[in-house]
Amino acid sequence: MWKPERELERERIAVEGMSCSHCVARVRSALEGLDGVRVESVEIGEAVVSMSPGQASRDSVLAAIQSVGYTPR
Ligand SMILES: [Cu+2]
Repeated sequence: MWKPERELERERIAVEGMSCSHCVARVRSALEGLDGVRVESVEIGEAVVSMSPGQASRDSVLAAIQSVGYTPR
């Protein structure tokens, strides 16, 4: 269940290694699989997510991006 909008933590994460729409789709799908994460946008080189504190962390988002072969910064 989502907490009120003001309690979400929004993070903009630079992602290296993305080059095309397939990369965007892979990163998006990895992030959509995380509990407590709402994907705001994914484009080449960048992902923006909102995280529900206590349910998701920046580290879990970075790990998901790495798990599909890209490098978050
Ligand atoms: Cu690609």
